[in-house]
Amino acid sequence: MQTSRGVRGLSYTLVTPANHYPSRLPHFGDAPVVKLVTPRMAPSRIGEYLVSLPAGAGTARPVEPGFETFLYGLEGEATVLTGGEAFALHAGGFAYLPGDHAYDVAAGDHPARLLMVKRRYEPFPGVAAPQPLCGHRDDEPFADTDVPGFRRRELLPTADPAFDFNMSVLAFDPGVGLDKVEIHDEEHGLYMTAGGGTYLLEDRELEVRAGDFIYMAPYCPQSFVAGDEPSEYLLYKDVWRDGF
Ligand code: UGY
Ligand code: MN
Repeated sequence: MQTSRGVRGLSYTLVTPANHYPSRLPHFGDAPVVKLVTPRMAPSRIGEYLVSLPAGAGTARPVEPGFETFLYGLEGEATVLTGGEAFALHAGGFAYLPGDHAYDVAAGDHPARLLMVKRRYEPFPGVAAPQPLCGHRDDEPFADTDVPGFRRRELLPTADPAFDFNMSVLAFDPGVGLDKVEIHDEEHGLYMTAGGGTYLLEDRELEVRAGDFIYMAPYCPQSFVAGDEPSEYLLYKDVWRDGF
């Protein structure tokens, strides 16, 4: 019998690389797409996918009105074209694409692996939707938090209520963790980009490693402590809305 570290809890899933079973999506052609979470996994309101683009492969996403996309480069080199602008997606590069923007994404001379978040934009009366945005995780230094050895970098503007989600990189020195067990209304999609440690989800302590993905539903009790190496994760969190 096969075993794995993957778990499906009441309010979370842990999906490890050993659990991946790739699918496809029409706009990515034959590129393997691992659907880490979609709204089929109730109550998720996001799709988060791992897309492996073969070298030179290009693909076009038509406008899906109302759906916004966030792309993050994990490996290789890709280029995103939208509205006449080109964004480079090397490892650590990212692009935010609002719902009224079609885009093309193509790998360069080497295969590229991308993490993609898709969700329905939730407008707020009187607040205009965001414009496309791109950058790299190292464009700005990580900010210290109240916990020594725990730093974070916000990839999207957290103070702008036009954005209905944040993407943050959380970095922990060995042995450092979150300072509480959080229970909150917002949901998370978490991708471990480096290191590993122990994640508390509901009442279970689970070993996590680079390449793992965790979906946390609203009000999922959660905490983390890094293991014996520096650890990082990329975290989706819905913000500025209350889910009605
Ligand atoms: O911002 C957060 O909600 C974050 N501290 N949660 C987490 O890392 N699980
Ligand atoms: Mn949280």
